Amino acid sequence: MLCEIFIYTSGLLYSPESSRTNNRMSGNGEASLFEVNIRYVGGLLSAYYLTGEELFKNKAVELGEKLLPAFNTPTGIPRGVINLGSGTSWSWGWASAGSSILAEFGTLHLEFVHLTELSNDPVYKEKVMSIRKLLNKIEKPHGLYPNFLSPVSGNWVQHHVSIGGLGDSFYEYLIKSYLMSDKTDEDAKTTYYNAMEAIEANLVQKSPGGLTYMAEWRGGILDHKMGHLACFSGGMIGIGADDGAPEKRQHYLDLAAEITHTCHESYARSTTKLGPEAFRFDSGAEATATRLSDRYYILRPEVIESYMYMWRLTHDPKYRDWGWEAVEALEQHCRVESGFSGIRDVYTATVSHDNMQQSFFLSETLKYLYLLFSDDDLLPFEDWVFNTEAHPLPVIRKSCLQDDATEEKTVSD
Ligand code: DMJ
Repeated sequence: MLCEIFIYTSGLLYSPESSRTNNRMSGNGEASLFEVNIRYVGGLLSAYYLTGEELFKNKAVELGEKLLPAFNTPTGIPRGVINLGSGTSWSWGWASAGSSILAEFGTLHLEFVHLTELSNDPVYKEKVMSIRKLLNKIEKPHGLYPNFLSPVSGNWVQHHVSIGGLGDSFYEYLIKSYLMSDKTDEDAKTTYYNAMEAIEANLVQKSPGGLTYMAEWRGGILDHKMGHLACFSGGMIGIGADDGAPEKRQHYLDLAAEITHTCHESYARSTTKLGPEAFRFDSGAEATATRLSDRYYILRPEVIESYMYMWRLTHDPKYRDWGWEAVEALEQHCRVESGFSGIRDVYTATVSHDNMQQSFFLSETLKYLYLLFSDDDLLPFEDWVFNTEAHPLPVIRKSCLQDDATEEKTVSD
């Protein structure tokens, strides 16, 4: 796919050197490395691959270059926040002891590999490979990846493990790195399946009512809570089912279906038929929020994302039915005069809007709904992977992969 796209575009050779000395982006904005990468770098890369417009490629690489100073730490693990003008970076104030967040430094791989492919500059891929190398090397408690890591010492800072917020897209990018590499990135594949085994052994639970869920793990103690964010994992486990041990294929498909079912239950059990930010499985609760502070819905995509993946993988019509229920609930409760708004309490029929349309509503929630009701040959999974903000990136064919990223591909490729 990637080589074909090079044929489509003009073949202009991008020079990393000229880009580095010719900085056209300026400004002193302070930004999240993770958010800039998944939203803007990912968006620009997609825009380039979908249109062939050189402008998008050049801007993606220019912006990627602005992010590089965040990696200047003793371990190469980037810090979470960067001043795009000065290149100064620091850790989030709320992150324990100056640590970096697993879901942030672990969600750069797809975009950075494409930046190297497009710029012929190995630096981007080197940065993400050194993150992977460190993660491979350090000891993991019970094979699990805690959410906080010191970019100075390279040690875990505390043992909180979650497939939801703070951890989520790290796991997603492992299996997607493998798929995006045309199934050549064996290291990503092994790491993904090992992580999945540890998650299954320690986090996956069944409620008294028979719902499968992913608990959170705090130094060996389970918190029987599942965040809305963790509901992306149904789709992830589904797309990873084919490439693990053959005897586990059906097991992973079943697990993906069970998790997606549980996430649907979190919607079905609310008054608005939209799901809360987090739901629990303790004190008699089954897939419902028990705390006032968890009852909001901010137009998040993860549940619908899993419906879309499970529909493509199984063609079971229930996933389209569930997606349509969500469309109707969004129309009824979230549509406002100028767009769509989050709501403060999914269990109250007379909704209170939060007056905010998050950008992921357009880039993810509506896109996944569109894909759920489209034919499978629209952005087919064999040719595309979606970054964690749902920006499609092409699979890099084996024949096109550049290890040292020194040559521009030509028509004859
Ligand atoms: C998105 O920004 C991304 O999917 C991210 O990985 C976590 N979830 C939000 C939307 O809920």
